[in-house]
Amino acid sequence: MSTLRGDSEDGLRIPAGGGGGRRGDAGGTVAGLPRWDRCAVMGVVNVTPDSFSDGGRWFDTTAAVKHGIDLVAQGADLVDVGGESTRPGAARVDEDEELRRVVPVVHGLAAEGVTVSVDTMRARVAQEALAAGAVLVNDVSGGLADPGMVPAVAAAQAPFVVMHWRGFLTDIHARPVYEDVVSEVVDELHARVEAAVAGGIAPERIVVDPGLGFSKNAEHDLALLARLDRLRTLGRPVLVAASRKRFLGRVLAGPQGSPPPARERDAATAAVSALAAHQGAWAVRVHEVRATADAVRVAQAVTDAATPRHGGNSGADDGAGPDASGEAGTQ
Ligand code: PMM
Repeated sequence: MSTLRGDSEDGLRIPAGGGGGRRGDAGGTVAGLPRWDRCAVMGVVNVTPDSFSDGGRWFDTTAAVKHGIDLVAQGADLVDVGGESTRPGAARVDEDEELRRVVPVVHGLAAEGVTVSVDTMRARVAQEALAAGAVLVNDVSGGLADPGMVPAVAAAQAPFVVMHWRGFLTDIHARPVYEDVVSEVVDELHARVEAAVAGGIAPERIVVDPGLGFSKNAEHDLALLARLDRLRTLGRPVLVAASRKRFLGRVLAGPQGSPPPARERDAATAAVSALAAHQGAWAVRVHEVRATADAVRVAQAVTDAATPRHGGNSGADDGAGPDASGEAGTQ
């Protein structure tokens, strides 16, 4: 079945395994994007009145651009700009309205030198965002919602995030029913990657994403997070977008409790960022950047510690002295 998965001849294969990437190869590289030597941090700017976790806050163009710049100052490597909420039950936004929301923000951020991704299911929005300076198209439908998307991304030679998606939640086929969620998500993603490649998108420009919370319950999300190694067998870098999602509310609430609101799930999100980075994720998509920026750095340091440098540890910090800031450790 696989022409991509595990293919070592095209140089795309990323070693699977729970221990994350090698030194300098964190979660793989994506042609057309900067290379980061650890899991990258994608900050979210939702230019929407109604997004699930931050709707309404950055609805104004100036505020949205400022927020994106702030996210970069806090440690975001790239900023994902979206103009349509994917919240369960949200009505689709009109295409012209989506363009009005997204394009000026993409333009404003790109003009400031920010690496911008556009979160859209529409080919025309992707095209206009790319023309305004976006360098990555993030499509939660993996190319399914708009038949023009794959040809548009292929023509622009842009990198493309293919997320696992079973359809709009009103669609009966989008139900969260799986016998083996990990295998089914991997197989369905594989089909989408093959379709994108058949449509002219170069494999080395493709990123895959398990689509946490999309046609999935908390158990499914956790099973996928536990087995990012299986997603990595697709041979493409993996993006993980767990930020503030329902499954975190469920975990924090426990079996009987009521979930904390979305904005109180940022510490839990940072914990997922560390786990994802340690399993070799290429990037994590988050609303609150600062804690995740620390989390991915710690995860990379642990990964690096598992693959000692040549030449032993002479001169290495023994952990007992003051750190570079001059402060003694507390432990
Ligand atoms: N989730 C949301 C929006 N965009 N993009 C990708 N690639 N993966 C996701 O899981 C994803 C996404 C919904 O979250 P938000 O409305 O809180 O930003």
